[in-house]
Amino acid sequence: MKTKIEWFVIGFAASWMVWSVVAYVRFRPRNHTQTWSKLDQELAPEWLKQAQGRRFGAFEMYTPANSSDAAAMLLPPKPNPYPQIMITDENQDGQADSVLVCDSQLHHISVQDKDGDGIFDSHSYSTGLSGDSLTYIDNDMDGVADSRMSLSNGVAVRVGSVWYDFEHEEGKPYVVIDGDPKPVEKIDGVFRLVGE
Ligand SMILES: [Ca+2]
Ligand SMILES: [Ca+2]
Repeated sequence: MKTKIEWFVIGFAASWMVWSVVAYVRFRPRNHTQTWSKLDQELAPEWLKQAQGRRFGAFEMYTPANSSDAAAMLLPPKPNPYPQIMITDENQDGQADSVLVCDSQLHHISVQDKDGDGIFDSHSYSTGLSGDSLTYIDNDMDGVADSRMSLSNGVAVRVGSVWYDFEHEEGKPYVVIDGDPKPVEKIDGVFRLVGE
């Protein structure tokens, strides 16, 4: 005949085993992009194809199966899973490198901490992902975008209040201002006209 304490221990152990199985099935690493649109699948980072998913308050949260990778994705539940928040850890050292927030039109804003000191080094915002969309990047965090990118026109640099698209000669960028070619170089992460 078992005592009450023995029955309690048996019940506790059985509950723990059931909970462990349920948690494993629910949170096991798997491909969370299978039901996504083709475009979303193409844009999804590779780690999402083998990731853990769980509820995080009102959000769904996905994290890499590799726990030393600080990447994460948070999104509200369907039918309107936007805005989405994406944290990246490109070198998988457990230190987040950037945080990006994206809406349903694929407008997005992003901040980067490239050297991992906990201080943002640059930020950007983008008008979408189509050919004529523009991404403005502030590479020195002075509050003013200093380069601009688009799929159709490539990189542009701001001189004063005017944007000039890059041309290239022998791989080196230059811009044409008032008919004159002006070479461009990157100094401390910011594109500038050479000599200015
Ligand atoms: Ca930094
Ligand atoms: Ca700037």
